Amino acid sequence: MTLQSRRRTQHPVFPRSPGLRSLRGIAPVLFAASVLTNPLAIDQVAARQASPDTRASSRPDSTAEQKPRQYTYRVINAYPHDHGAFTQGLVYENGFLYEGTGLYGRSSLREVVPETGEVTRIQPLESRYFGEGITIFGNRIIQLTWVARTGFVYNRQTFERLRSFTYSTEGWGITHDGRRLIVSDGSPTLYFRDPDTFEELGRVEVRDNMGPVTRLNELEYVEGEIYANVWESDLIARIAPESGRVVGWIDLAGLLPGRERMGTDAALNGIAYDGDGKRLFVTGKRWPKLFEIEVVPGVRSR
Ligand SMILES: [Ca+2]
Repeated sequence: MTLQSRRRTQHPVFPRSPGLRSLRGIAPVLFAASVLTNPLAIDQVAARQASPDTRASSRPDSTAEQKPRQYTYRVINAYPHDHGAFTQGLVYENGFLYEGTGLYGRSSLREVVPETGEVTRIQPLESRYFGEGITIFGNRIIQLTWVARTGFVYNRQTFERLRSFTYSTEGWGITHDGRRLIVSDGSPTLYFRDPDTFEELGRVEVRDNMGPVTRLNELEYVEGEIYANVWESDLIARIAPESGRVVGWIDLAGLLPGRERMGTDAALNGIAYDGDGKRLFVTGKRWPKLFEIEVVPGVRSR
């Protein structure tokens, strides 16, 4: 969670407050200032200042600048969730949710009954590790840690820790596409890694029509797309894996009202997909609820 990434507090696609909306008027000034300090930003400025129609007609082959589709949500079910769980990773498998939690001294790997929130198995991490994303690959659960550059592999049934491995970035989110692990580190880059050796197989930069999308956090591979929570927002990016292009934004604003959020860090962070039942679950850090939602096209009225 670098200082640079912390500076971006709200994606411009979905400004949430009147105050943020009012900033739109000074955006050209900010972009101009960024050009003075970053010559590489010139292309981005040109893209942001051009109208969508102009971009479409002048650069018909450019998919990177097409505006992502906008989605909102419908709540199917709401279930209890341990509000002590600082959720950093969420996976659905065979009737259970598997959850990785964070914070030093409170990090864990959990098996949870979705409908009740009951924790049926828990494996604490040593207090020097800040747990991050998890994924299930075959019979193994893989868990990242934040800055220790160390990950762990567990037996899915027993939670026995089988081995550890190292990597060169921060660890944020992790999922897989059946062949490769897909890992985030809070930057706009997603890393593809070998599920056995954890060697990097490739990487892709995630961009929407406004440029690189930073703070990519918890991940879930859903029907050929990568879903990514954007840290400290209510947004999930729908990402085309091979190009990194954001093809859609899911706005989950209002899903858990502010009065039910326990602390300023109680961010949306947890996406799990039941591929057989076509169910999508989301929750957040210290959220008292877990939601099954349906993603629907459109913009939520405010
Ligand atoms: Ca996930």
